[in-house]
Amino acid sequence: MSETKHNWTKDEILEIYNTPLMELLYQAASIHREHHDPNTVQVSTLLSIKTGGCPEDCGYCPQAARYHTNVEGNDLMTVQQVKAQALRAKSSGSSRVCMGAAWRNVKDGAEFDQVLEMVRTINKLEMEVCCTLGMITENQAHRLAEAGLYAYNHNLDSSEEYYKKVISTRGYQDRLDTIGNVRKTNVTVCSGGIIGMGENIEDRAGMLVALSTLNPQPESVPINALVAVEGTPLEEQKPISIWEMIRMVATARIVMPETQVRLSAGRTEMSREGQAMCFFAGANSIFAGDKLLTTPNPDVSEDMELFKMLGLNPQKPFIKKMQPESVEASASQYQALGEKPKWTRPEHKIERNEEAKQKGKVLK
Ligand code: SAM
Ligand code: DTB
Ligand code: SF4
Repeated sequence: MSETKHNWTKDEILEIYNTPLMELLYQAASIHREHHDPNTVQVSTLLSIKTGGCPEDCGYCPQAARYHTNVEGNDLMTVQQVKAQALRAKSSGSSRVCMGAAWRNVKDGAEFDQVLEMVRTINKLEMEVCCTLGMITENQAHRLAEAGLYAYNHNLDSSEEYYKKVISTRGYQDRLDTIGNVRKTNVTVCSGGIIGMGENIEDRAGMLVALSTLNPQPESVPINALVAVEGTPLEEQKPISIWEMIRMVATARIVMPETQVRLSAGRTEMSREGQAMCFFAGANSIFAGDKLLTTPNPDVSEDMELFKMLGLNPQKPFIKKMQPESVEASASQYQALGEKPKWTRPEHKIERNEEAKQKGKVLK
């Protein structure tokens, strides 16, 4: 079995990415088989528990308050609403619920307490629980772990160099620090990024260097194709070709052999044949459900048909790691600290973000 290597260089990764396709597929599929059952795909359901109105300026994101998009904002969902959605997801074959909040970072208080209760509730349904809530402190990571969180999603999104051209309200190191805080607990790390934002292949390789040199490597890596949403600074980006997605998935599989590589946003633009090639190249996870956070995703019935056609089986929960225990709030060892961490605000100028913001102001 191939060893996990933690010192990948950009040149090595570029060489893999640019390998002739048949050879690349063969290498990736071989490594995939050594480490995973090639007929099993993990299925996660996304749930936007708090939508829109986000103070950040991520150039790809329809939930950033400063851009004029058609996203309708919502307050935090109730625990009962979340439980009902989780049960629906479970009955449609999903083993994980990933709750997303349009927050820059978590603030201690009633809303975070409510999220902790959501984590306890879903964990008790015997489903893996993931959260993506923005930046978190070490104490907040411990509180999530204690509630029974299985995974925390926090994407690096691109290379460090290209990140500066997409987001000005936080720095790459903030993302790495949050991942570091999650790593101080038993919660698994889910971190990946987006392709198709105008970055070049070197940036894609740079992102894979940043992810694969983490030790341990992330347990799951979502590869999103940009969903270009009207009103965002990246609204005019052309869709990537399926070949780029296949190469990205295959390269991720080779450099992170144990990781679950997730085919994430952008599947509505991919043919069944294209998705099948991604599974062959080592993708072994998807986001299912007719909505991602705010944008469309293939229907569950279409995905089930595809699984049937390809002979794929949904992965059962807690196969890769034991189910965590949920400690009740009353028995918690960690209290809210009310910290006000100094996450950075580089606030450099990104021309296309400024333009989208101005356009939003005129339309409002
Ligand atoms: N606010 C939190 C954060 O940014 O970490 C969590 C939610 S945020 C929507 C989670 C991830 O969704 C982002 O890091 C990005 O990778 C992905 N995402 C957002 N908008 C997207 C888009 N239009 N296309 C593809 N992926 C997108
Ligand atoms: C991830 O990497 N992709 C998901 C999840 N993690 C949170 C989100 C995709 C969002 C796509 C745009 C939207 O639906 O708002
Ligand atoms: Fe906010 Fe997350 Fe969207 Fe950035 S990606 S604007 S932090 S919801």
